[in-house]
Order: sequence, then structure tokens, then C-alpha cells
Amino acid sequence: MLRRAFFRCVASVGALAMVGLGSAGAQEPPRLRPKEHYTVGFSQPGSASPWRRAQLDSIRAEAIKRGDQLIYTDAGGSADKQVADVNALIAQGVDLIFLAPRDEKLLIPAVMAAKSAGIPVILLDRTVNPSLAQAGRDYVTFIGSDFVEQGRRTAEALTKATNGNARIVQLEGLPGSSPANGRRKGFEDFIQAHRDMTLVASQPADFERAKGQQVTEALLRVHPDASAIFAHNDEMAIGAMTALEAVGRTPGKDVIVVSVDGTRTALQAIIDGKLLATVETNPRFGPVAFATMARYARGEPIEPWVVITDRFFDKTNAAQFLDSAY
Ligand code: GYE
Repeated sequence: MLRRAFFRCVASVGALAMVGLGSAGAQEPPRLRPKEHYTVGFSQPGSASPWRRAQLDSIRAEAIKRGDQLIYTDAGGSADKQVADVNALIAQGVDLIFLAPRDEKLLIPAVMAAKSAGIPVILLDRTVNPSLAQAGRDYVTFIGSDFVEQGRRTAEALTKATNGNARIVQLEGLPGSSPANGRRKGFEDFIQAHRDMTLVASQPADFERAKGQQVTEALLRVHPDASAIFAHNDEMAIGAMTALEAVGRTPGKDVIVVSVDGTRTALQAIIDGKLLATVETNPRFGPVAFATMARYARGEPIEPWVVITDRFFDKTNAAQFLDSAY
């Protein structure tokens, strides 16, 4: 019954858009009426990592603090499920959707469906392909880190630590996700200018610890002379360090490892001398996400990208930040 009503609603939105009465072609995202309390949707691509758990905790805490109602969906690592989740949030008539799109392209239909239904979307932590959907037109804004800069900073640290001479294995994040694309670009652009910084292998391990371990095991067999690993996030770096130790190589000595995120485990690995450095990706989005929503409701102009500034953790400061890490 509910299901049928939901499909009817989606179908009619589609029909309206086709005859030009929908708002899919509008030049700006739907407005948000100022209200005392909102019902906000939060669509997460998955929740199985310390980063995702910290993000969810932060969003939840801020919703509670403001007395807003939060409807949370967990796509369990599936872009298709995430599109369905967003459609379900639309059907429930939420005031606004916070969306952390798993994939740069596959979530475009979800962004457009929300726009057609008159529900503003704020992208959190991952963005979408700018040739397919734009901030200030299709969605309100993207709140997140500068991924290219993160990749550049890890490359710079690695180059310094290895005196510009390394045979590097890159563990890429989830293919099609904006952090994987950006980190890769920033890193590769930087090392290209350094003759002896050689990328010997690059393979996705999807931001997952177990895959980071498996992929590293396989790549070490083919490239036993690898002297550095750049992992697109800390979880894969932890997996890589386990793989190194399993073949009797000492991370931090035989192979220099760098990564991104700044999890507690990563900071501990820095203190233990196994990880060179990690560029922060702060998952605590709650305050900035809800403050941006409030600004939008007040009719203030919103910048297309609310840039999160990231700290840099290495052996000079890891101990200092360990207790506050997630
Ligand atoms: O760095 C990674 C997670 O989208 C910024 O996704 C986020 C990234 C984060 O899986 O660990």
C-alpha cells in the first residue's frame, strides 16, 4: 500500500518534469522555509568504519541539540540502495536531505529527484560530478575537504621522507568516489614532478581495511622492491601494514606508509613509528552541516563549496591529538 503510493508519487514527479512543470530544470535549488524545527534526512553510503560512525554520531548529536528530527538511512555500500534511500526520504517529505554520495555519477538521479520534489540537498563529505549536477543550481552546496590538496600533501610528506626516491604502491579508495579521484590526482600530479618518485602499482581497495590487506599482499608479490605505500585512507593503510608485517617487512622502516583521515588507530600507528603521516579528513560534520542549513533557510547566499580545513598529523603532534581522535 505504502509502496504503491510511493511509486505513484515518483511517477507523477517524473511526468511533471517531462511536461516542464517540475522543478528539475530550475536554475536554483528548492528553497527551505525558516522553521523552529526541521525533519532532516541523512543518507550515508555505509556505516562500517570508524570514520562513518564518527560522522553519524556528530550529525545525530547536532540534530538532538537543535531539536530537529533526523531520519537516517544506511546504504550498506550500495549506490543503488542509496538512490532508493533518497527516494524514500523524498516520499517521507523531509525538509532537507544531507547526502554523502557513494559515487560521483550514480547518485545524480537521487539529487535530481529531490530537486524535482522541491527538497533541497546538501552534499556532505563526498561530491558529485560537476558536469552532471551543480551547486547552487541542483543542490545547495558541497561541504567537505579538498581531496586534491590532501593527495598533494601526502605526496609532499612522502617525497621529503624518502629524499625524493621511492617505489610506490597506491591503494585507491572506492572507484567512482570523489575522495578517491581527488586524492589520486593530487598525489600523482605532485610525484610526476619528481623523477625518482615512481608509482609501481595502483589498485583500488575500496577504503576498506581487509581489502587494503589483500591488495597489498598481492601487490607485494609482484613488487617485492616497493619502498612506499600511499593509501587513500587510514583503514586501508592499517590493512597494508598488517600485510607488510606478515611478510616480515617493517612498516615505517622497510616501507614508508602515508594515508588520509586521522583516525585514532592511525595516530597510534604514527606514535608507534609505523605510519609516517596522515592528512586529516574531519568526520565531525554536525555543527557545520546544520549551521549551513540554517543559513540557507535565512536566505543567505551559500558558497558552492564549504571547504573543511584539514590538519596534518605526524610524529610531531600525533600524541597530542590521540585522545580527541575518533
Ligand atoms: O576519507 C574515507 C571514507 O568520503 C571523505 O570516505 C569520505 C571518505 C573518507 O570511506 O575514509
